[in-house]
Amino acid sequence: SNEQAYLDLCRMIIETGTVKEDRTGTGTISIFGHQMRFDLSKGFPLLTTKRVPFKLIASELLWFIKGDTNIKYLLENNNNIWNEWAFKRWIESKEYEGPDMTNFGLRSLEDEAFSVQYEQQLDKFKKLILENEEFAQTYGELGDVYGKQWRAWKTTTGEFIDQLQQIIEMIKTNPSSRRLIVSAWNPEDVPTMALPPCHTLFQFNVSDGKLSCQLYQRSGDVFLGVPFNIASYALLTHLIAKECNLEVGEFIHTLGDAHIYSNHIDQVRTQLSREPREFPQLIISDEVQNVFECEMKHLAIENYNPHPTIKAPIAV
Ligand code: UFP
Repeated sequence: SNEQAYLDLCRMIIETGTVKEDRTGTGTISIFGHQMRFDLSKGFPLLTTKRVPFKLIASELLWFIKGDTNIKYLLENNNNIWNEWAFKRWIESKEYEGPDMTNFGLRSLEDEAFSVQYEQQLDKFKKLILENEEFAQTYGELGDVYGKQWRAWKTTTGEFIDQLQQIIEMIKTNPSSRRLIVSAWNPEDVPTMALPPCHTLFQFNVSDGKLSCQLYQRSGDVFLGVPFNIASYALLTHLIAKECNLEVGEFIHTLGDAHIYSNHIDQVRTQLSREPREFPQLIISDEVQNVFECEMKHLAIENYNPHPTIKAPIAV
């Protein structure tokens, strides 16, 4: 299968990468500039050399597609992947009265007692988001994240551009266009953003009745982030192809800084020792007439038989 493209990237970073300090203080080995290709007609690229949680990827993508920027929707779908970003705002606010949570990401890895306190505060935070609408509106909101940039890009004149809707219209009416681009990178906003977009820009291309997508990702955590990112954009490509009555072509993943964190190296070696299996299939219910109406119940993955999960700490 073309899982090999991912495994080759891991091997190349370990063998040829340079040691690099990074923003999170964890340390990485990294290479700059790499491209992987996944033929979507040959199975859905959900890695099999470790279990990758499709439901988390799908609910995050549906959240982006809706233009939602509040973690409440994610929590309702048992999806915790954006919690830390919202939690950070809360602990830095005047309203927060618990123990000091400064630098919680690294501290909870190094200090057992702190880690317990952190989990308590995070649980309290999640509960407040789910049960208190006013709290959710204030502290669940992430602001300028993908949902905002894809669906409601703010112009200098105060209007909003729905990039995703426009691109889908263009794929239907002018499929040979070479301008089928959605950009998340806004130089005006970047200095004030908690996490400047990792998926900077993506482009669609229609040829031979097949829809392909290329993503430019400026920064990729190759062990934890990239397997999610591959599946997410593959799912987006499938959803748009279905709406536009096209077959799926390729997902082309172009990476800028492709890195493995120093505390993920053993996990990557374990993964590289495993034999890849057949990719699973994605099933999208025929009830889905347009991408904006898609819900979790419309999506399923079949014949997914991965090797077991490999745990690793996330750098925040
Ligand atoms: N990262 C990913 N994929 C994502 C995402 C984040 O790999 O979808 F949101 C990783 C890349 C990097 C970190 O390790 O998160 C972002 O840090 P920086 O902004 O310093 O590149």
